[in-house]
Amino acid sequence: DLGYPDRLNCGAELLDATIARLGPNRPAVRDAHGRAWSYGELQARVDAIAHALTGPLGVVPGNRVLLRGPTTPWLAACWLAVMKAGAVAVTVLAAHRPEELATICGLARVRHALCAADAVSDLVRAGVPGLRITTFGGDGPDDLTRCARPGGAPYEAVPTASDDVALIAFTSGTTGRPKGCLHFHRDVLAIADTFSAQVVRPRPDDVFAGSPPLGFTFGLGGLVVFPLRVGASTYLADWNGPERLLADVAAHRISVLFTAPTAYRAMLPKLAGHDLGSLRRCVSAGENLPAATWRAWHEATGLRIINGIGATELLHIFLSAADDAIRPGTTGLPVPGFEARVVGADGRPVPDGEPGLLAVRGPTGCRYLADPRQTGYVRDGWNLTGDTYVRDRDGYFHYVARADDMIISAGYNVAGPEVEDALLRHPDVTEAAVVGRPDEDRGQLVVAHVVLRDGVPPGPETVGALRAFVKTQIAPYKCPREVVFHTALPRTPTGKLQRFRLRSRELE
Ligand code: 3SK
Repeated sequence: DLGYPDRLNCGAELLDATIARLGPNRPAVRDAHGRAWSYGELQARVDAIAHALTGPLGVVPGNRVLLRGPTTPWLAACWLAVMKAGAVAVTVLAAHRPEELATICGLARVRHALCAADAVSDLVRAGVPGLRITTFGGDGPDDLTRCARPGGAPYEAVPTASDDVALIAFTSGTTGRPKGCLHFHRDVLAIADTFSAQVVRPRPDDVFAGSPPLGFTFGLGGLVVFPLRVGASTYLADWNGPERLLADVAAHRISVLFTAPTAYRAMLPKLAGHDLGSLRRCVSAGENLPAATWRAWHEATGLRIINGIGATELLHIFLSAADDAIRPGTTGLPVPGFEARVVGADGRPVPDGEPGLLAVRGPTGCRYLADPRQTGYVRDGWNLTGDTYVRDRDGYFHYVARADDMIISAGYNVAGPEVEDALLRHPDVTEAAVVGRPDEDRGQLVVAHVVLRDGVPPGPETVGALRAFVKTQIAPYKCPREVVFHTALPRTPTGKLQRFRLRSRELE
């Protein structure tokens, strides 16, 4: 129990309460176009948007408001305004296409949308019946940001209940079917008061930045909720490649970075000439962080990546570790406030050292928006994340695979991520995904899909070199029988590897 009062509005807590504590003049948000707002300036815009929402736009508490746009201070301001107005934010990604937007709007019964002017065409094309779209960040006379200039009356936040729904976050997981996860006002604060406060431990002088978009709760938490909760500032920009992120770290004196293993790997060969002296916290989630990537980053920068696993269903990260508690190659320990265990198919805990399904419970999850699959994900209050894990004798959780990433070849269990980790230790490999291909003799064959470093020839010699290398790293029965080269691997809009796409290609 995190001790929140019955009446709680997370937008007011993040903004108004922080200002009441630390004053309005601290830097709050900035962007790549030189926009820089203090907390007071952010509040003035948020309040003007909230007035517009509940005035001319006719939004009432509990209405669902779709938010869509690139990562900008205006998108963050719209989200905070929706919170203060007691409405429910339905966050989507700029990458969602019209058909996906139509599905999400239908499932969440969305009637209002705040959409960045440069992202509106796909939403219009989605053709959602009765949807009222208001644009922001553009030049048009009706644009929300034109009527949200600072200087108007303050907006008193709607006194929502702590368990009123604040957010519907959609996840397609790695399988492609969207599910809406409901989160309360208290959940939004809980992720700041658990993972952020106890593991990241931010300070008011921190500057946050990162690659996950605000439509992914990893980004919403890391780039909006966590900094505002402590009065820190945040640099909001879309992911634009490893060089851009490294340049931004130096230019904006970023101290807390949120990104995914793929981005850490992509930045590694580009570090030279970039000043990372301001960085003190690097957080990685969204996918398993192989020990090889952790060590390479540590060797190159001296920084210890905080690895974590989160889920849209639980809003943010629930297993992690910081500082001396970090053990490379593990995901860490339950974040204080969460409990985790490894269970068998019957839901009962398996002994330490044995693989099973990861089960988690804590303050933030999980309630799906009317979805019959809820019965499979939540069992007896425990959230089954679909990951296979082993817990060691010290209580650390070791990722093995997504439950369906196990390959069974000639009676041996081969965890795809373990083979990927071995491949990623090879200096010519930048990305790897390992899946099973049906095979009459062996049941399944281990097949590696690999992206090579620029300039490395994708020929049989490279295949031979990679296979020989893997056999020096892990038991030879785990070595891929075949290596397929790609220029990029299939990923979800939030960057997760879609092994199911590679697996279905193996069935063709
Ligand atoms: O690991 C993830 O996929 C995740 C999902 C939601 C929020 C946070 C994280 C890290």
